[in-house]
Amino acid sequence: MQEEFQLGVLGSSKKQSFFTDRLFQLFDSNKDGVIEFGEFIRGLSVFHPSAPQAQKADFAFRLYDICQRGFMERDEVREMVLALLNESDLVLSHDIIEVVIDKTFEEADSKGDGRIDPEEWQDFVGRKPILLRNMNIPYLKDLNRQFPCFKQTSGIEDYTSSSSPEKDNSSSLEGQSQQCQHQYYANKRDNL
Ligand SMILES: [Ca+2]
Ligand SMILES: [Ca+2]
Repeated sequence: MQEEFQLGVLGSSKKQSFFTDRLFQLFDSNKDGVIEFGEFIRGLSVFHPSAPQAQKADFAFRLYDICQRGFMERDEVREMVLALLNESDLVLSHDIIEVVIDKTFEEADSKGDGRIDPEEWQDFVGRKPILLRNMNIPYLKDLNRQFPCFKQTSGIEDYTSSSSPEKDNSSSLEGQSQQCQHQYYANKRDNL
């Protein structure tokens, strides 16, 4: 199942298998080593383009918090930087990567304790939303239309517009997604 998951979500990219493992762990909320349909849908809903940014940031934090201690230290930030570089096929020297990590701590570690905690992280990605760009799967918007069951079980039906797919509704999307935020959390509570 883990292998299938990797193929499905990340297109079988070997170099990212480390984070695929982490993704798998995060999706598998009851920790039984299997991703049930409900877990899959709940996990995937975070990657919906209209899911709240704070929720994406929270998920990304848990993804990069490799040691799962509730904060990120230098080694974890290094893994994150390497993963983001990998994704953009950028190759940087060891020295430059260390500079990038220094810079990340300079900007993110506002309390200056050498750790990035969830509060600092939310603030940091609020200023650098590009860090969450891999938290969007635009295809999910189509998925809602193609698979009505996805719509019903995911609790994110309000994210998609009821108007025709061809129509550009980007202008109304922002206000709509704010409304949905409350709806989402309401649904989430019901599901728990
Ligand atoms: Ca499970
Ligand atoms: Ca800190």
